[in-house]
Amino acid sequence: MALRLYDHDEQQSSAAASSASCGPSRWSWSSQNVILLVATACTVALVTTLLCVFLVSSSNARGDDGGLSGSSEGIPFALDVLSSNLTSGGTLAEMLSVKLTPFVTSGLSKPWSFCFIPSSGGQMLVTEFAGALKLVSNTGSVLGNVSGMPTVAVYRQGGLMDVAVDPQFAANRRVFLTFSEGPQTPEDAGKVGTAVMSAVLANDNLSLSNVQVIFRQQPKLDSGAHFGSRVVPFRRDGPSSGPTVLYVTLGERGFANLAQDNSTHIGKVVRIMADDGAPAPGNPSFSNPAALPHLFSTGHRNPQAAALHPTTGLLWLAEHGPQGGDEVNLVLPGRNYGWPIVSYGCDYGTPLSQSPGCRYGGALGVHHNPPFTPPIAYWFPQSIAPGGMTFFRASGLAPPGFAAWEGNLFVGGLAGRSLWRLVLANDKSPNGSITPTVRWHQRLFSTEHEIRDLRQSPFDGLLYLVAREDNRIYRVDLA
Ligand SMILES: [Ca+2]
Repeated sequence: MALRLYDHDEQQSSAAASSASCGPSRWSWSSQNVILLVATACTVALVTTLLCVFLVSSSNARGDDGGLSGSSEGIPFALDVLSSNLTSGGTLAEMLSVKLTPFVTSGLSKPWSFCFIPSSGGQMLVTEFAGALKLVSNTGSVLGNVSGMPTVAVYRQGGLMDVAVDPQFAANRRVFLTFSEGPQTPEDAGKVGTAVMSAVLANDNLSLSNVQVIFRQQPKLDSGAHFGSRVVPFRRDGPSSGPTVLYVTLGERGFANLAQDNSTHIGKVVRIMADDGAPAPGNPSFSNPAALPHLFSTGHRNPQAAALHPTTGLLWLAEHGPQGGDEVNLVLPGRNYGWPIVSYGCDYGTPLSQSPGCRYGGALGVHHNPPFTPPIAYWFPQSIAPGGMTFFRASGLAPPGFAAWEGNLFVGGLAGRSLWRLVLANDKSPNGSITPTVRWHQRLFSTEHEIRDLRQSPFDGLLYLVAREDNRIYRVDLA
């Protein structure tokens, strides 16, 4: 079984990406596949058992209290791309039989993200990497381009990326987009950086006005790598009060060491006011006096998936590791998530057979010890290249039949070409004071599509996925 490198590059061909998946398609079983899978599963079970024994012993040896806010930092949950084609844990009743139904089948080119427009009957805005914003009807037809978009500096992994609506959209019709922005000063010639714009969407949903760039990642860099980026709006004082605030997840642009430099926005999550991009009141303080006031957390590599927990309102994200080491993190104020000092992944070019010794930071026992916050879960030995995530709300929103998915976290994979369902425990403590854990997981739609983003519709309660390489959006239905 050949291992391959994957730098999560937007330019990777779909053929190259397809080789990252090793399991058979769930729709094409054969007895040979079953025998192979059982043999692989048995081998992996043995390896996993041995690894768990090692993890527990090394964890006990260091006391593993993490020393962080009195919390019990549990052992991160390891997700294995090579073996977990189906399910690890859970009962048969908890497995839903689901299928992908094509929703948008034409009129899109390299879609990156989408969001549902409130009070529209189910229309959506879809970003295309090259810079267009498309309006899609509630039956999946592309209705046209939304006018008024700014110029996007398309450069390798950077283009037009995320889109989100203001929680107060009914009152202000405001939308937010992230994109790769070109130089704004002579000194920045040849450099690009992630930026956030806000705009007002016209009543017909086909044009933008009052377009403003409210935040620019500093510094701009001569790099086409690791832009992030997700913009996650919320109301500062609760679900229905206070001004709108934005979390923005920002990649390290290929300059890994800057993720530990708090005088930059490189490899950080920032928390800013939606009106003008100013640092939000209550942001954490950092020991470095030069730390920028926008910072919320540090030490991230390329966070390209993010979502608010539906109960706690806390931010979760998934970020790309190097070779292996993609992470799911609960993002708490002032925390350092370790990149590039520690990671469960190894550097490119290093044979993964040398894992765990080749991991950033060395052997297993020293990973993500304080002052670094460990992930809730990580993938190894290969990467899935997380492309989007959402928490699923079944009660009061999804159709009957989806109850087993209540509160589950779904993460899409580009390299992993599948949808990962993580069933959580201890994830509802208001301040994250109890470390969440993954109880078990399920891998859906293995080998089918590179998932660039996923959202749950507030209109029909179903999950929708952007599959970038086939220029489609799919809906997840019960089979
Ligand atoms: Ca980390």
